[in-house]
Amino acid sequence: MTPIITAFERSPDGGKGLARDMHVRWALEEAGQPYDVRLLSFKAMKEPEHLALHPFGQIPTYEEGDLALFESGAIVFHIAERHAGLLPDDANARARAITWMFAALNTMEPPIFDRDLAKVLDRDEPWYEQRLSALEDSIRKRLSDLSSRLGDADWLDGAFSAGDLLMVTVLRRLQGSGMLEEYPNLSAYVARGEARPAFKRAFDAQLAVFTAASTG
Ligand code: GTB
Repeated sequence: MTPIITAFERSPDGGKGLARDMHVRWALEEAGQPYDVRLLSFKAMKEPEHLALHPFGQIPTYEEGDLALFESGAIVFHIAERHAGLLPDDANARARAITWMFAALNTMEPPIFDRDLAKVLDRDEPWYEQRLSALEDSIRKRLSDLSSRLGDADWLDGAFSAGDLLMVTVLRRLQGSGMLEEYPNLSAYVARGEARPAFKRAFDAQLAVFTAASTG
């Protein structure tokens, strides 16, 4: 059964692939699984039909037969568990890859997310520069630790995994900030992720939605 995911009808990121349907699209492409997409307006996301799928009225969701999931990390994990290519077979290596999935979402992403939020919501506050600087210090500490761990390896723990997929999607949010470039091995790591054919297919698919919405 072909899964159906939801995505923004018109993503506020301008087609940069930063909205979280990108995580799911990329995972499905890595797994070689076809999928359909249902596009939603901000209004439709808050209507009962969508709230039945997603309690917080957000994207992405994932429907496959009578299974309905929300939370991009859980969806990527579901795809990775059911298809080859995103989690190693060895039990310990698999547990470590899953650890990196959590590290991406629970350790790396929070200060990156908070910085994005502050840039939108707090820009006019008198304490904005101080807050931004504190958040950027937190981000640099995380990047520095991650950079040391990655060293000159291609991926975080052996072969490419769902842990790398989520880490690369999280780090991409820093593109344009200048911070990623301070850690050349992390910049190269993100570029390696973006060079994967599955990433490119996922990126092009979300960009096509944005382009159609802009020209239609
Ligand atoms: N924890 C959830 C998950 O991982 O699935 C978070 C889901 C989430 O934040 N969804 C966002 C959403 O639906 C879209 S992805 N927002 C609408 C709402 O809450 O009403 C987050 C996102 C949005 C926009 C950009 N951007 O423009 O750069 C980047 C990321």
